[in-house]
Amino acid sequence: MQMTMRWFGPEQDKIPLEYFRQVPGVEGVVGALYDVAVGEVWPEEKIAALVGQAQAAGLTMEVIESVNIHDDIKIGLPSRDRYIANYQQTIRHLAKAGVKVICYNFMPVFDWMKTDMNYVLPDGSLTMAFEKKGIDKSLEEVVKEVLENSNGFALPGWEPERLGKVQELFAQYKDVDDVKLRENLAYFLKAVIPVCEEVGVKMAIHPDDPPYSIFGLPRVVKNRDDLDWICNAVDSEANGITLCTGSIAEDPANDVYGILAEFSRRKRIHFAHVRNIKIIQDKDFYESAHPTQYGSLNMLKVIQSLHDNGFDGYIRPDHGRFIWGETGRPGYGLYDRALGVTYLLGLWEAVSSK
Ligand SMILES: [Mn+2]
Repeated sequence: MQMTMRWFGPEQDKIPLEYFRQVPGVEGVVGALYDVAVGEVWPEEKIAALVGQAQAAGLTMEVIESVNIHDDIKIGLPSRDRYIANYQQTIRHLAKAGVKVICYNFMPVFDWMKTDMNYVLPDGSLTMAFEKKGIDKSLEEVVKEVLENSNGFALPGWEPERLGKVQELFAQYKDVDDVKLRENLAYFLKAVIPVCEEVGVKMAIHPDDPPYSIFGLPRVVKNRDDLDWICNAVDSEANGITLCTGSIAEDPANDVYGILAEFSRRKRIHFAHVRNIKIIQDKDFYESAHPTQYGSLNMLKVIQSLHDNGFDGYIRPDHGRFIWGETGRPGYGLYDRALGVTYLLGLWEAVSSK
């Protein structure tokens, strides 16, 4: 197991690398290039510079989050082959720089959805929340609210230029249902997994956030059966999962601990996002502090399910609240995530020294 934290790079993250290094137990940062258009090849020299910066600070960068997938691949347009060839090339370049795992998602249009980026908790801390009433409005309104509440930070997967044309994007997906989206995912995996095997990189798909359809969009990474289908679509260890406990738990019907246990045993969880969420009612929730008592997940059971089933991948706390007056990119302040690291490592130590 290797503990990591997400870092948005020197231009976009105001937290210096040495601060991550000073969090006890953190060995690496998870990064990405944000100045390459989705679908284009990530240049070798840019990757080397990014990874080199982390290494110079005494940290690894063996996980990339994310290399996003061009909409044409998800829609299944003829132009997808060019974008897939680019993706294969990016995988080769990342492998050369020592990257081991690539996190990605296969969600149409939006990478994730929250309806409140500054939800105030009783202790005065700020977090992100999702309430169904928040999406009972026009698409444009929903997009505008997310973009306006990002505290001035660019949000990966929420590129204003792309989402400025949200209606056009939706129109492009009008013939893509779950069956079609699944076919397009399989087509993509069949093309990239052999390259991953050749160069020693593992793909790790992130569950849909939330893990059910919103705005009528198709969804194919929602639950245990979807993950099983994906693992079988190309039966290779290189075809794996980023198991995000928060996203999976956003559908209360999902057995989070069972999923963690099964796919750890099957050696398909290469990267774990570990956060707690608090269900408010039905599927409305907010992202709580990490400890069990603040959310709806039993975090000891989460860590135990990973540990006891042989999980040996990368792990990171997921989003954190804003506490102690900190401001910044929603979900990615330093303080609360650092508390999350310490807590998760404490649980790991306890379950591994039994
Ligand atoms: Mn996640």
